[in-house]
Amino acid sequence: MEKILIANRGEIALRVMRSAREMGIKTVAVFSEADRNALHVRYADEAVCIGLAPSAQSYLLGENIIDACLKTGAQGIHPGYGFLSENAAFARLVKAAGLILIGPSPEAMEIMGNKLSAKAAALTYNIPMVPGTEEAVTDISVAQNRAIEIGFPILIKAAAGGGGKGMRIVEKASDFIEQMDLAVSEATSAFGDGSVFIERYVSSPRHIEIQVLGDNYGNIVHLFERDCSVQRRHQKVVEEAPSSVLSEELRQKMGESAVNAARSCNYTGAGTVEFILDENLDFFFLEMNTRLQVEHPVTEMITGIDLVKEQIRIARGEALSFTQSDLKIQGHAIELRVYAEDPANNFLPDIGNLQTYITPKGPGIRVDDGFEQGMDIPIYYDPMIAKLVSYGKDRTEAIERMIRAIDEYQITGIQTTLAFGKFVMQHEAFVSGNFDTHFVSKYFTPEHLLIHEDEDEAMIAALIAAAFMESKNGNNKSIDINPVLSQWKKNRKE
Ligand code: MV4
Repeated sequence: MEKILIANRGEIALRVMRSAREMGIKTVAVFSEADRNALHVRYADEAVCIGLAPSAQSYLLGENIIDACLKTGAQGIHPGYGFLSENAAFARLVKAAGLILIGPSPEAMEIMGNKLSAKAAALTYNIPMVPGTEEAVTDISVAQNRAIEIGFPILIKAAAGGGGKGMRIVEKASDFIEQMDLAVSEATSAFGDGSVFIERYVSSPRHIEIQVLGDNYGNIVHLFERDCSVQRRHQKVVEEAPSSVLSEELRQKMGESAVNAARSCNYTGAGTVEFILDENLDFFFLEMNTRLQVEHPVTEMITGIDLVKEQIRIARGEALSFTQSDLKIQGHAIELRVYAEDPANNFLPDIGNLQTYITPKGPGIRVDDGFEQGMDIPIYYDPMIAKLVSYGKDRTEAIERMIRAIDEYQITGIQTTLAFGKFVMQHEAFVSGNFDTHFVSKYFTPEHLLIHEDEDEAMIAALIAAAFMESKNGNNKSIDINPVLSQWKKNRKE
């Protein structure tokens, strides 16, 4: 492959192009009318307009993307995440056009694209599963008996769902039939497939996912875990690697299960196996994501492996150049997703112009973004502006660097989730590692952000007062702000 087309936009398109460029591979960008001036278009060696601003009329048009490949002579397509990245029909079209999709086979996408077939595949390797039904529920009263057997609360899931879509918690047996009817009609209208199944509801889980890589010769390795427990309504906010709760033994067990899940569908390329971990540190397979994930950088930071380069090498037919025992965790990495959303206003998307946009720099900081100062955030796509990634020798240093980087980041013109990220980094539950998927709903209210604004004002007032007192005392040398600063820091922690 000497030239590849990146069938995506924004930060991930740029991210992929950077690795391609390092490998001496030419890049082709595709763009919608709304992205004519976007950075990924400027960065690429060539760019092709594939349609109108709405995704359904551009980034989701597989045929236009294949046409752009044929026109520019690109031999491979990197789909990034979202859009067509997990679309088995698109993967087949790409193959039929004589092109290479940088990703798994259509068959693997299909198996893992349905939660029930994913579980059936994974079961062949004895991977731990949450107790539930192994097949789609056809007889509601049979399912109700199974639910009573499992014990309430139970969770109804849509087989075609994913990322939390189409899930319903049922608290007690008397609600079961009503909730089941709702779940089936919801799944039918949302996914065109009314198949649902039930599982015991694990009420306070950690969300742990394992990165895997598989080549075309049956070699599959895992690149350890990412802890994605801090999320808001199934939108991840903070991800980190490694998890602060896994022992070396558990890490190895989960890694082995993830490799087996990948093996169960002859997985090739980069993929992610999702698990939940309960209070007893028992883990259960949930699903497999057959794409490069948003949060892949934290894995890159702790392993030193460039996942995009590995994806390209695998797609070129190369064997993995390392084995499991070559892989080691070094240090700790945290990713904060910076969204154009207003955390003080129920995280409402806040699109507009990036009047000021200055990114943090320095030791242990990586910013994956797709914007520059002065640009507009388009309304048509995901409101994520950037991924702010910190790396340190340990978790404490990664947190300290993240806080420093949040403070350095300057964005005006739109509201962002930066201050919310700082709230997370400074929260006792996050710092101690004692949190679950309910972190945000349990601890966050918008008042937490307002208090900090007040504290900033209070600090400035205190500094002015200190300077005034010093000058009144006839001291016109430099002022020692440390007593004021440490008192302020202490207040802030309380
Ligand atoms: C679960 C669960 C608890 N018990 N399944 C969420 C995303 C999708 N991949 C599956 N998810 C979950 N499945 C059982 N049997 C908890 C989650 C879950 C979650 C649920 C509610 C609120 C936030 C959540 C965050 C992560 C995972």
